Amino acid sequence: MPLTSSADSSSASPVPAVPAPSGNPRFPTGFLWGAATSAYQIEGAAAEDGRTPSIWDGFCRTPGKVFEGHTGDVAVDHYHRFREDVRLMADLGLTAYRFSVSWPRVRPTGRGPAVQRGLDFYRRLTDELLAAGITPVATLYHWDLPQELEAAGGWPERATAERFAEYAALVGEALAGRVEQWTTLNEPWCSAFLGYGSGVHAPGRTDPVAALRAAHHLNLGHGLAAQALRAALPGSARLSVSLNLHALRPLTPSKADREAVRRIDAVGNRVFLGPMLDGAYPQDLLDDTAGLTDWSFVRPGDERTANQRLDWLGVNYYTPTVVSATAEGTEPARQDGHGGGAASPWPAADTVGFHQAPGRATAMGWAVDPSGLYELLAGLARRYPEIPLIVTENGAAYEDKPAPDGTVDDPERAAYVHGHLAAVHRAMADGADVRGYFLWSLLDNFEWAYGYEKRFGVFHVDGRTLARTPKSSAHWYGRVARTGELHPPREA
Ligand code: IFM
Repeated sequence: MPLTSSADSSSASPVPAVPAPSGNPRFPTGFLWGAATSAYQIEGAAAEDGRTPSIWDGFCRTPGKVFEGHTGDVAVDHYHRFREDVRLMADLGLTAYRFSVSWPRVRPTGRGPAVQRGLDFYRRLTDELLAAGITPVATLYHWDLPQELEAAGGWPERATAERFAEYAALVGEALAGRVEQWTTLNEPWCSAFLGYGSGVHAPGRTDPVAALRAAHHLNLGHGLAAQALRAALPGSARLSVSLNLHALRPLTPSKADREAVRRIDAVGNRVFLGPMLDGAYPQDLLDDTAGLTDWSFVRPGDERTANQRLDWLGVNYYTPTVVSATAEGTEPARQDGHGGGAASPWPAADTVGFHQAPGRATAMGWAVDPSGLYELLAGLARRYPEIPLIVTENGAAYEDKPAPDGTVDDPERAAYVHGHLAAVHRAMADGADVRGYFLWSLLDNFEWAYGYEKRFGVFHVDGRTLARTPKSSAHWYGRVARTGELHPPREA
């Protein structure tokens, strides 16, 4: 059953969300108010302290792959400015920060011993966060596979999952006592299907079988890494994974369009939820893709390994996905909300059409529709009532321009976040156990194939000086974080 189909919800949240005396929705005490980033998108310092190239360093240098050949070489120089960035968060009143650890910085070739200088950066960062009263949430993998592991076959190969578990152990040991909240992978759908299917992300391969193999080895890597983290960390550590689940809508209520929803739900959502949370790939996914592969790369016990106990599940959401039974008149590879590529990211779904969802669009062309987030959270709460949820990414790109006086007014972003927080609150009132919200993103940063052309930050970053300026959305979000009350943006 697709996550977004409706059904009654009866399980009560242990932390009820209620209205404040003002009538604004109020979030429970202890709800995590955060912002999220990732290593390659913000750190820069690409060749410092022993870091070696990741697949993104190479991809950025491949002509035509990234907007105007932008790279993460300098990014927004967070590697050197992290103290200032932590201060920005503390001043806003954020209580949590989700960052990713750069694999090629701490274990440069993907194998062998850890590089202490690389790990020291994350020790300094987390010390700074803890001193500021901000809970660090570490993600182990946000798409920056060491180039040498790609040269050895990358995620389509089992060995990459094994190297990932070794890396997880090294990072876990180094940050034990500092970091309690962990995410193994960020958006493995993008790693597998944009990286190896449509090729719009690094490493840029366009092979549907490689994409399915990558998905499996990401599932396996998640499970092995979770085991390695449990072994390295105290029992109080909390483990999770962040999935960009697709909130699916049929173009029409027809049976054929609903069948398209089922097919995309299988290869977009349940390809990860199945092994990670249910301990098995869904049979319909195996049937749908039988013409491509017999899945013999899945060894006995792999699905059980992927199915590790999670303390919470991270949900990343931006926009819904509208599908139809026929691709006629649509461009399947282009209409999936993830940019143009010659190949489709969706294996065994060539007949499925992808359509622009109704409503205003952000600078990414993504329709603004918070109901998709509500449906995902409510659907997950029904299906996995025992697992708390955290929104680990949600936010919007807009064409923010500083005014002559230097201020940056971005009312659309605050409206976007307000609408989505209202959806989170409604899901909680209906029984979903949601423990936190991480806005994407703290800073304008390297938006992958779009380079620095798209701005997601609540802090504007000047491309030349790298100076940070809070946008009006930052002031508003800070007030929400400090009070726990969802003030309408115009009151900020
Ligand atoms: O910038 C990305 C992030 O790295 C992963 N999730 C989606 C964001 C916006 O595209």
